[in-house]
Amino acid sequence: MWLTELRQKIEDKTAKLAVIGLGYVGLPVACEFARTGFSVLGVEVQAERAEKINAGICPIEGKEPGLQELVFKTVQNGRLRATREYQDLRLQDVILICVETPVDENNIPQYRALRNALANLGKVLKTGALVIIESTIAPGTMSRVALPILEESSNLRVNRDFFLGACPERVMPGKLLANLRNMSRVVGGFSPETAEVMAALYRHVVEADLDPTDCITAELVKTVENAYRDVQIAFANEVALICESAGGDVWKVRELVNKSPGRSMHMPGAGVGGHCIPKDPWLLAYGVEENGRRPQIIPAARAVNNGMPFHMADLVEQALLEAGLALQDARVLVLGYSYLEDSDDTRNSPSEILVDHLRKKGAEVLIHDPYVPGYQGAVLQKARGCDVAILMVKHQAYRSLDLEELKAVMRTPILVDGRAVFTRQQASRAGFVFRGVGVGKTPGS
Ligand code: SAJ
Repeated sequence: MWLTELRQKIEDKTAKLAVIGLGYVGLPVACEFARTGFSVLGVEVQAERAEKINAGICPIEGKEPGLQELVFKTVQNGRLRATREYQDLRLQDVILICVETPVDENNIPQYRALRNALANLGKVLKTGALVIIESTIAPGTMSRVALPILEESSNLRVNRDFFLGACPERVMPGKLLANLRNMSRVVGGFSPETAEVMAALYRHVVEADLDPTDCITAELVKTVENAYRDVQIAFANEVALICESAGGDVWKVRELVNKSPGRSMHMPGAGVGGHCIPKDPWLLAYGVEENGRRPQIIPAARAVNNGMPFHMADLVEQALLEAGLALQDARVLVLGYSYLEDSDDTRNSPSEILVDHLRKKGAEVLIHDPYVPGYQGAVLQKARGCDVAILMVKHQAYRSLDLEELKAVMRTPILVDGRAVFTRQQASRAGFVFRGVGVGKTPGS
């Protein structure tokens, strides 16, 4: 009965929505439902962020096309409001939970934010309400963590008094609104009827497929899709290391391998950063380890990818040695501090690891990044007097670098390329000592 009533309110957009956590996942989804006509209440623990949103200001850094306008419009027309009080949730019919689910230094999921959200929500949960977790969680979390906390704190029973599901986010910084509208979503419910009602809800904002299923499938799909990418990147990185030893060029090898049907080798590089790929494989591994199965490839892939910034440091030392210099006497310039090209997002950036490691080994390290405040400015100005230029991110600004001009301002012309911005031939022609990830030194080169 409750679910039928709720479905009707979802169809005619009279259902009262709430989103717990107005970050890069929660804010766009809150705005999108508000844009389509729902009344949306956002719960945000950070006072400053809540105040900014209620003033119609988007608190998310970086370029997010359309988001600032949407925050302003939906707050102004009264459809979106932020609060810090869980009490305000007691009348809400649908509550989305979009809080952070990081892993700690031992790669164990940290669910403090999730547990707090669930426990506080449970205390005020309205009978007949639907709770949907969008955060990325280890397989098994819905049944082992979310369900018991909600039932205990609300004294309600799932599928009788309230409904519960998981709809993992598929956001990507820089494309938050576009991805939300255009990417398919898995809607996992604690009952098939719940999954169908979830699909009816997301159909208001998602233009791509909505795939109803159960919770464990939803948890597995999200963590597997990102573990897949991490393993694929690790394979590319391992082939790059092999090519360096064998005297091959991984980019040529990759081009020809990918001509073979059913092959799609990813890109080797200076490391794997961001908010998803370094974390989600551990959520997957943790979820299945609890059932006694210890994955082998997933941790090994993480180790390969985590090793790439250190490999970059090895390439720097090799190139300095060739030029008769030691790291302790060198001034090096790290080009690119964000984790992704043409982004200002520095979360889990491989450059952070490299900078810390080079400084510990005694090098003087300068940083440039056209998008990251504090590291912006003219590249050639920053490169003046440096011995090594290290390409860590393939920002557009670096692709158009004139190597002759760069050489002219450097003290020693050494170029170490972690993202195949330049070829060995281009660097050598400009007079650089060159090292590139995956670009072996052919005899005599
Ligand atoms: N990277 C490589 N080689 C590759 C691809 C990426 O070294 O072949 C590195 C990047 O430089 C970066 C890191 O991996 O440091 C992550 O890059 P990413 O392109 O995967 O970007 P993310 O972290 O924003 O990943 C998100 C994920 N989307 C969601 O979780 C919804 C991921 O699943 C997507 O595949 C990716 O966006 C995308 O390309 O859309």
